Amino acid sequence: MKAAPFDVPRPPRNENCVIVGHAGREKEYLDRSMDELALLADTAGAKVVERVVQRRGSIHPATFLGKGKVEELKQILSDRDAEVCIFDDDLSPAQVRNLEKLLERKVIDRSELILDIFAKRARTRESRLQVELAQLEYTLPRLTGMWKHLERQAGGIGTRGPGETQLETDKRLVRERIARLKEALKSVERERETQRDRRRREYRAALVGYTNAGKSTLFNALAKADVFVENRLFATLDSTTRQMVSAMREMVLLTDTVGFIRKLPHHLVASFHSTLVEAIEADVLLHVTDASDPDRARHIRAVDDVLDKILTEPRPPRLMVFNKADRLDEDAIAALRAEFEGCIVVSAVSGEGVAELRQMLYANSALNAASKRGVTARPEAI
Ligand SMILES: Nc1nc2c(ncn2[C@@H]2O[C@H](COP(=O)(O)OP(=O)(O)OP(=O)(O)O)[C@@H](O)[C@H]2O)c(=O)[nH]1
Ligand SMILES: [Mg+2]
Repeated sequence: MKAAPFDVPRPPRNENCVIVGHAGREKEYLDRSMDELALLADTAGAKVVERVVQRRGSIHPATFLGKGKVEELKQILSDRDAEVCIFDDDLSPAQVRNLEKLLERKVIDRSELILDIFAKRARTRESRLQVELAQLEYTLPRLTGMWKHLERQAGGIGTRGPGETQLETDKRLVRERIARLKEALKSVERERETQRDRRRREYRAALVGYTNAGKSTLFNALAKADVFVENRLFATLDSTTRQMVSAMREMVLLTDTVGFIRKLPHHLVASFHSTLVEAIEADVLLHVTDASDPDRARHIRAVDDVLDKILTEPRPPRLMVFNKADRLDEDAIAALRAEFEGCIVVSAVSGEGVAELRQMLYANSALNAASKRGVTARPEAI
């Protein structure tokens, strides 16, 4: 496929950045949200040199921060020699424009940062198409702010239709590219349909959960596989499936999936929709949570929110799996079991609880096979 006519704006690599937050909406979580943003910035390759937060006041419609804070931020950017500032909340296209003008620096929001990480991590043709689609959908309403950038790129003979302004041409090119990407994605989906039918007959378990919860580590431990694991966000983008077979010949198809995060850009959820739906179209969802994270309750909610958006009825049963138990003491584990009745507590690293989880999956697979045999034995089902 030909390259896009535009470079989607990217956060600069290895450049100093200042991260910016506003306590406007979620005061009590601001610091941890900023920690997460710092990790995202680091994953994207930027160097966080300072944090700026506005703890009081409401969100300014034109500039997000109040006037005083904008001035303070400008001073910090210049003192710390920072090229870019990254906002923890999503900004409107107008806010980005206004801030860039006032600060004379590049302004990026959380969604754009996440999109950039996805773009960097995408390996397969399908995930590349999906990320590019999400980036262009995100970029389209912001094209006015990219005027200079586009002027440079799209001035060739014949690119402009009669009476079109430069901006209209740019928008048209982006829309055309979006349409082509959607078509390409449809054909990839069709290619996979046969494989999907075959898999429908097996017992399928899917690992879902917040990014960095340890899904891939647990996947490797359960399926004795060798999937990429990293202490960074969004190590996994493409789902991977492995067959697990027990000594008794029970079989489980285990799938590892992309991690979720708070405020996941909705364009990303939309363009990853079909892969996600396929990955989690399982007989059981293993919702993996980092039990040692102080924010685990919010992580669980964020994952549930995304699942709510993409799951259709009937939903597969969901099993809560708390990972990184090696970081908890006995009391904390007991409290966890009391809070989440029927949950599984494991450590993918130490191996604690992994054999039990595997056995449980095999037992469910055997039950599933028996009930499927029961169904197909009925005369009307033949
Ligand atoms: N202490 C401890 N660390 C763990 C455990 N499981 C995973 N980790 C670590 O957590 C980090 C993230 O692990 P991954 O398996 O990549 O997490 P993931 O959920 O697949 O992350 P994404 O693919 O980014 O969504 C790695 O540094 C792992 O070594 C565990 O049981 N205990
Ligand atoms: Mg992973």
